Amino acid sequence: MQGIVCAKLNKNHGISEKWVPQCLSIDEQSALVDEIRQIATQAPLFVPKMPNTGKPMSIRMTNCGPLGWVTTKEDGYRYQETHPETGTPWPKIPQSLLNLWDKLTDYPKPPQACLVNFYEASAKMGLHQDKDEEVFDAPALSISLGDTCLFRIGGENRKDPTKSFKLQSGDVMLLTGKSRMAFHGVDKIYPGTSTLLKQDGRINLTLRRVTD
Ligand SMILES: O=C(O)CCC(=O)C(=O)O
Repeated sequence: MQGIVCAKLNKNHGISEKWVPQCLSIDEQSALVDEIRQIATQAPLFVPKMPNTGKPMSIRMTNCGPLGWVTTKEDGYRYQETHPETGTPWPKIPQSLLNLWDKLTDYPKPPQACLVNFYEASAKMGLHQDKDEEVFDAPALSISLGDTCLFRIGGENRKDPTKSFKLQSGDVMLLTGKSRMAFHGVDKIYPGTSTLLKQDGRINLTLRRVTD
């Protein structure tokens, strides 16, 4: 699993995001799911809550890396070094993901955060910008595992036109350049479209640089 051998085959949709379909082989995806299971044993999945209202999001999440993205009713969106419920530091980012970052990005420093999102069949994620980081010159690299989803991306303004496409297990998406600040979200999961996970659903991993 040290050597994800993803070719740099990019499909661009005009907003400068880079989509690398089937970047990870089935074996690489399975090995990664095993590593994510271990991470979730150490840092259990939790239900993120919207700032102020405390409304639960439909996904569950955890993190690995020196920093993890969390959100709570009281303190809102932020990065922190520890799990919000157990108070322990996040597990390390798997070496295979650090290698993938090196392979697909030209960024000279490693990612500091790997957000692990688990979508059940009915879960979705509204259009949003990733803007809780201190630096935006590094790409955000995300990996899809499990069921196919309908991914939507627009521009830097919420009302910009959007495009939708289906991300499958093993696909990688890079939000880089202008698309780093593009609004994006997940409108739908297509249950039963992958046998990678033991149950219906989708895992998304997002690697980000947070500080300079
Ligand atoms: O699940 C995805 O593909 C996107 C996840 C995402 O946008 C996020 O976690 O900020």
